[in-house]
Amino acid sequence: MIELFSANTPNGKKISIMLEEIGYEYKVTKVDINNKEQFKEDFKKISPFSKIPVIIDHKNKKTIFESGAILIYLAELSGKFYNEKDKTEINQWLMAQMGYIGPMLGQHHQFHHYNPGKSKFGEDRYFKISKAIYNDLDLRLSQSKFLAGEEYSIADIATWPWIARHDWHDIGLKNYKSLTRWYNDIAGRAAVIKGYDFMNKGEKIPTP
Ligand SMILES: N[C@@H](CCC(=O)N[C@@H](CS)C(=O)NCC(=O)O)C(=O)O
Repeated sequence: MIELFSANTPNGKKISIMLEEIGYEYKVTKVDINNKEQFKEDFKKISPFSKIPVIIDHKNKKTIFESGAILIYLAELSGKFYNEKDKTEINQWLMAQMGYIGPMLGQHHQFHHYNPGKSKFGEDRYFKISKAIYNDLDLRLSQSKFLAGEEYSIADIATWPWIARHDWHDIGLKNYKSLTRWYNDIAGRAAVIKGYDFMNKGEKIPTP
């Protein structure tokens, strides 16, 4: 059994979607990051930077933090969504999500969605970068069915929950034809619908 320590955020949803995709039994332990539960001493023991998500694989007695590392762990354990032949390609797109797409869209959320009017520089900077990310993903997906090639992979699972916040981005997802095609394809997967609502709030995936 996998225990998932998480909150209802894009990084949190990556892992519930993956667990649904591989059909593993899991239990969610909520970490209320708005009430600073991530800073509790017990949680810091399993998450050195006090961030969700974290998993404990109780069967194999392993604790893993960092969503990209968790996705790789679960992919290798299940033998799914991390094809040997595409590994280098998947790694590139997964690292791009972890090091660029997620952090930049995350800043866009901070300046544009949560704190508008506080910093024109921050708002403009991350709006511009987020638009560039939409453009770059759209270009890639006009050439390739999924991010790392013809098969759905952990790179898509890592990136999709961030684009699922498109209504916060105000960029107009529907104007990006290939990104929308990819987004809708993934949004229609039963595991994604279930993993998206892993907090069981009846949450629906936002349409473009
Ligand atoms: N690189 C980390 C980022 C994790 C992350 O930023 N988690 C956020 C929620 S999406 C968090 O725990 N925030 C609480 C805080 O920063 O205090 C990963 O991908 O796992």
